[in-house]
Amino acid sequence: MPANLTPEYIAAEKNFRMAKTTLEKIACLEEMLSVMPKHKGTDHLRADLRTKIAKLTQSLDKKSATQRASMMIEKSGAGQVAIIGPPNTGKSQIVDSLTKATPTVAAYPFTTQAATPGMMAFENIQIQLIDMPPWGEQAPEWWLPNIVRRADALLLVVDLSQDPIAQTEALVTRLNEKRIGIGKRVESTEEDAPVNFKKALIVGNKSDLDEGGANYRALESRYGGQLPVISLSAIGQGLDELRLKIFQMLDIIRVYTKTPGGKPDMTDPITLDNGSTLEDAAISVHKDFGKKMKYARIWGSGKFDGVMVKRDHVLQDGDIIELHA
Ligand SMILES: Nc1nc2c(ncn2[C@@H]2O[C@H](COP(=O)(O)OP(=O)(O)OP(=O)(O)O)[C@@H](O)[C@H]2O)c(=O)[nH]1
Ligand SMILES: [Mg+2]
Repeated sequence: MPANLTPEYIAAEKNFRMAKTTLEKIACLEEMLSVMPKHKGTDHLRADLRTKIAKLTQSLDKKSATQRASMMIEKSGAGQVAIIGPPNTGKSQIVDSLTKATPTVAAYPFTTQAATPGMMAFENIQIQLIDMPPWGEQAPEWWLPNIVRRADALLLVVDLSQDPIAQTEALVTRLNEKRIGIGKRVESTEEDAPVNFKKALIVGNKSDLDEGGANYRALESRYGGQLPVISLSAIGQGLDELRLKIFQMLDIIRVYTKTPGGKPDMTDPITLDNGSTLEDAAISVHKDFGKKMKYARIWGSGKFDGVMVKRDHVLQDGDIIELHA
């Protein structure tokens, strides 16, 4: 057993020992994996946990297997964004308005019971949104924090016709209880401090019911220094701004490839984390290419079009590259 396991890991392991159902056991094992420090000394243990998860997953009956499927939504597109918030704030309406998915939208709370993905188009890329069951005062579906941990970013959706600050505070507290922090990573020696930090955007929804915008202004002044905040009416006002803000939150760049003498396909970019290098782009084209590539030519952020750059060159959104092995 590696010596330097964290208190978070030890807590998750304790939950695992107390878990009753197979699904709960799987969730605890996944939590152990997600909070385990990543280094050589834990490789063996990680593999061990993965084997256990696979074995337990195979042993599930049909109903539990369906629930298990709901807790693992395969990533698709340029980023995965989980939409969370208290009941009835309009999470499903956002997915309905931004994607082709058609989740049930209803005037009563606790409408959504499963996680439902949909793809949102932004310019020439697709971003995956996941409509989630509510997470407010009550304990969430037990698998919900797992999806949140795995997502690339979060939308925190609150209702501007109610007290949006109280809703946001409650939600952030719930997240922190699961060791999920939002915004910039904060280092802490507290035993139960967050270990997973997520990019997040606060969405004040139902702006049409926020008379004079007073609730939105209060929300913005309370959280605006920490996180991006936007005002939305998911039934028709501010949707384009929301698309843009989701793209910006993901902090990704789009890079296009071309062959010598050819033209780039501007409709089909590679997406990479902001700050990625030419080598990262080559690896994403093909794993072996990272090593094989000798140099590349670049159009866009280079001073001269077609200039030669090395593998550690940092790429910008919109760059066109021609890779040479
Ligand atoms: N006026 C107004 N109503 C909205 C807006 N967005 C959603 N609603 C309404 O709010 C109610 C709840 O919407 P849902 O999308 O089902 O909310 P939810 O957050 O998914 O609810 P749960 O799944 O129960 O957590 C529905 O009656 C919607 O029509 C909005 O921007 N303005
Ligand atoms: Mg819903």
